Amino acid sequence: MSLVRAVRLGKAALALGVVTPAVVAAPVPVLAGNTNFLNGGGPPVDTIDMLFWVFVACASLILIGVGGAILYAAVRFRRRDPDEMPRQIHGHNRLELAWTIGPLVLLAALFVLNVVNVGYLRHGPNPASAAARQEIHIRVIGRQFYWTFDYPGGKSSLRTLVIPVNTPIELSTESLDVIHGFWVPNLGAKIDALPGIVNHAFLEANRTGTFGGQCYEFCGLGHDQMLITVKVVSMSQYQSYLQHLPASSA
Ligand SMILES: [Cu+2]
Repeated sequence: MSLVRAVRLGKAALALGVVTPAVVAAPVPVLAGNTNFLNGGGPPVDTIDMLFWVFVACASLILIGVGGAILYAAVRFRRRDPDEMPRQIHGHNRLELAWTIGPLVLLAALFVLNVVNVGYLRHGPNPASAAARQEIHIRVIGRQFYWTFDYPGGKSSLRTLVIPVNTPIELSTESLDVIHGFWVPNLGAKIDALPGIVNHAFLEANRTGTFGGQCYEFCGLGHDQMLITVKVVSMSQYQSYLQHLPASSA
């Protein structure tokens, strides 16, 4: 190691020693609620979980099938004698058709399952259904480094989103500066908040409680503080919460 490099490393270590206690002492924002998407808090995340498990099951079957076939072939057809010449096989039509058509059918089925459910995750319940008629529209605005939520009636909240239970929430997301990402893993919504473009997502909770989320797009030095708290309450609690909120300023 050259002397110059050793001095530089020493300086860096010294700097870390000075900076680290200050960083550790700074208040660290903490997620307010559960963020495990496998512990579903509503119909959208149940749909995501269903897709997740179907894909995991298919991938596991393929892993076991292909891995098992490789292991079987390696053991069953291993070289037993240095002079041995294995049986030479030139093609097998039925086998080749099976391993071409089988994956095609499986991929087509997974594709259709995905497309059908992504439509629901993006747009919520069928517009003709009773559930869609009680839908509430909430505008989500991201900016460095916090979220605001505009409710119907011109009311607005900061960092914490309050929604009624068992009610579809149509979200429109936008940003006032750089790209942010709105995500509450336990309730299913994950959507970009882009400057100049309005995006849409759908969120619904089937139990009351507090759910955590965060900005998932690195947006600057305060990115880690762009946390989201979603409080799911009864419809009457939601309405009384709205009454006490200040008017929107965005
Ligand atoms: Cu961010």
